[in-house]
Amino acid sequence: MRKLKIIGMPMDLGQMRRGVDMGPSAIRYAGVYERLQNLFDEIIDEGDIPVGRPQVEVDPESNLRNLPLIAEKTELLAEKVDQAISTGSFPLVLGGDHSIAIGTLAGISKHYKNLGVIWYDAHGDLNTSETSPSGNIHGMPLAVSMGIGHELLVNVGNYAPKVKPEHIVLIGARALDDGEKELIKEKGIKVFTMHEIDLMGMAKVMEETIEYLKDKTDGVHLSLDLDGLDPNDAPGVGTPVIGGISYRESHLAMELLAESKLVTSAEFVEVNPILDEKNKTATLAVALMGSLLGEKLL
Ligand code: B3U
Ligand code: MN
Ligand code: MN
Repeated sequence: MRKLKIIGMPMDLGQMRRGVDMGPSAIRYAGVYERLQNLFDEIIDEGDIPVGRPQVEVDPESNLRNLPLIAEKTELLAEKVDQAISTGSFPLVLGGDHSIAIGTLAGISKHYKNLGVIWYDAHGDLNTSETSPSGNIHGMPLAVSMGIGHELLVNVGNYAPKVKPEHIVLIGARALDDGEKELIKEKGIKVFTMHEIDLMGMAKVMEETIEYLKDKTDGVHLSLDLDGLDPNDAPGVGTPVIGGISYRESHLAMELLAESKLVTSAEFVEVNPILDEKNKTATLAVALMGSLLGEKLL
């Protein structure tokens, strides 16, 4: 029996622009349940993890914004995601800013010896408090999941690391900070920047991604930041970067992942309906979920 659990994570503490906490609602209004209904035998919408409306604060020591709160709330998400996998369901997490990936990966990775991660994003999210230009934790979750960063974040789920550098593929990168570039080189992380997508085409990029991960991983998590797409297609994001992955390329990427049957969990993050145009970005996210989870054109 094919089961899906939808988990909303209305988190906006990982960055400065309010409104991304309404991402899960926007995605539900865009019809996620209806779109995926025929692709599963059972879909349970678990509702939202309570994040609340806490006061935004900066940790004076590390310069990290909302550090203890993000650690606390991502722990709750980790438990929910863990339960979803334990009950045989595919976890689909709706964000929320990308700091939530700290919790998602903490919940998933204990179920796999060698979890693969596809990070579909304009950014690397590989900063630490030392390299971050902003102090925003949504620019750090991939480093944190490799065990690099503040211990409160690294130890969410009570184990670390969650993923090995050789099991990560970045797709769509075009706004990497200097410290992130260094970390990519130091760890030998596989990256398909926009340059490679332009040069090779998305079909080849996905073929190589699948080939790279398929034999050495026992599960693959897709972490899809809507700002990986071009802002013309996905305007409702907090940090848009021009020259991104197109609507069609993204559908193709999702369809090829569906065909590969590699993906065992997914999250769609950074949908901010306040910055959006008539819920276009949430609607796009739902369409991409359809392609990822097996919707066919014919
Ligand atoms: N790399 C920058 C900007 C950024 C990261 N993730 C997003 N924006 N969405 C930072 O603040 O770490
Ligand atoms: Mn991101
Ligand atoms: Mn991003």
